[in-house]
Amino acid sequence: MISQKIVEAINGQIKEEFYSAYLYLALAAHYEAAHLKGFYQWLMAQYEEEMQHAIKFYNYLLERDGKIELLQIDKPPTDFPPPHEAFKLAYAHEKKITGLINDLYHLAQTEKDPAFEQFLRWFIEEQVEEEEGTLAIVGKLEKIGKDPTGLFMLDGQLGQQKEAGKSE
Ligand code: OFO
Repeated sequence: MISQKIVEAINGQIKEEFYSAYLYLALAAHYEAAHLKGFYQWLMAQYEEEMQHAIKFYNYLLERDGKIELLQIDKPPTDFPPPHEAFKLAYAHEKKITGLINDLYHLAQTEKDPAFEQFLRWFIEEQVEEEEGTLAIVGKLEKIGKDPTGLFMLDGQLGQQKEAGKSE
């Protein structure tokens, strides 16, 4: 038995995960337009991960016999700062998502739903990786600044990371 509050919260989180996918897709286009193919690959892989996160919540709600209600996905930005700055949006977004996952965990506790708590543990760990991965890139970009050589070197590294199946 799943509470109505949790059903609504999961439907809200499905929307947030799809928005995350949208944001990464928009960022991928921004970096591709700047001829940074490694960033593009990294961001497209992240887009696919976010779609999987949405479907994980979706399938979980179905398993718990909750009603799926797909909500309208917000529009991501269309104008981004230059490449050495735009990645900050990804890190800020991941921090926001961590807060939402923590809120869900708190809700699972107040609604006395240990199964949902257990389900959320995977996302809690995943958010640590999501923040770490995006912050590492923001940190490198801050050091590189507007230096095009550094930017293209990092671009090459990010492309290789995604080819090797790493998340950072
Ligand atoms: Fe779904 O973890 Fe990023 O946003």
